[in-house]
Amino acid sequence: MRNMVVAGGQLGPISRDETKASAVNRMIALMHQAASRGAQLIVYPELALTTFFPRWWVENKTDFDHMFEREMPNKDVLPLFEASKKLNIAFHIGYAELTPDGHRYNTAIMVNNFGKIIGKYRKIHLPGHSDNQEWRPFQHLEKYYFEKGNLGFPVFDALDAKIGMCICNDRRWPETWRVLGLKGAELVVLGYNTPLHYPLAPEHDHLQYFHNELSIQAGCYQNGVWSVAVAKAGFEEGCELIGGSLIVAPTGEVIARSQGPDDQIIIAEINLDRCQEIQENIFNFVEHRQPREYSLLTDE
Ligand code: CDT
Repeated sequence: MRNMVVAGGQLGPISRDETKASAVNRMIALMHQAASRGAQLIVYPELALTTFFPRWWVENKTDFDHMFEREMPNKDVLPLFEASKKLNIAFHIGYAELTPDGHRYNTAIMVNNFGKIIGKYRKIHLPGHSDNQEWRPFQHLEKYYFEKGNLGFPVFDALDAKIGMCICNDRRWPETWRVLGLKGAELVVLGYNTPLHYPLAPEHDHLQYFHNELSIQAGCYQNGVWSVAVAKAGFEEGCELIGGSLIVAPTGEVIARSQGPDDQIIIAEINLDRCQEIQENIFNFVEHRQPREYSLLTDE
C-alpha cells in the first residue's frame, strides 16, 4: 500500500484590496492545521494570492500587473515556502504569472517539502471572453488577461506518486483527464474560482455544484486517478463563488467535501495503489482503448 495524507486548503473570498501577505498568512494557518493532522501535501486554489481580477475590464491590462508574480518565490510568498519546509509538507498553489519577456499566464506550481518547485502548469482551457461585455453583472476576462498555457498537461514524480496538474475550467474537459491519465497520473491536483451565476445560461446556476462534482468524479473514474480539487469560495467583490472542495477516489467516490465557503481544510488518507483497481480493469487503456477511432478528437 502506498498511503499518503492529502489536504485541500479552501480559501474564502479575497477582497480587491487584501494584500498578498495577508492571503499567504491565511494559507499558512491552513498549512499548520493540515500538517498537525499528518498531511504530506496541501492543495490551494487557482489565483490564490489575489481576488479573481478577470471579473473587471480595464482598458490597459497592465493596470492589473500588481496582481501578477514576476518571480516565484518572491518576498510575499516566501513565508509559505518557509512554512512548508518547517512543517515538512508539500503544496500546490495557483497564481497569475508575468514572465520576464512579458507573457501572462494563469499558472500553478507544485512545491516539495524542501521548498523546491518541482512542477509547473499554465492553464490551457481559458474560459470567458476577451472583450468588455458590459451587459454582464461581472466579466470573465481570462482570454484578455492570460495567454493559453504552453507547458501541456504535466505529470511528474513527487512524494512517491505520479502527480498531474490542471486548473479550474480544465476539469470540465474529458481531454484534460485523459491526457493526464495516459501520462500515468495517479493524483490530479487543481484549484478553481467558479461563479455560482453563469450569465450565458443562468438556468444552470443551480447546477454549479453538481457540474463541479460530476466533472471531477467522471475524470477520476474514467482514468483511475485520485483528485484533490479546491475552491476559492464565497461572496468576493459582489460575485458569489462556489465552494464544494473535494477529494475524490479512482472509483469516482467523494471521500471528503468542504462545508461552507470559508477558509478550511479537507483531508483524507489515500492509497495510490487503488488506481490499479480501475487502470487494470474497466479502464485498462492498453487492453481496451481504440485510439484509431478517436482521430476526430485531435483534428483541428
Ligand atoms: N476560473 C474558471 O476557469 N472558472 C470557470 C467559470 C466558467 S464560466 C466562464 C469554471 O469553469 O469554473
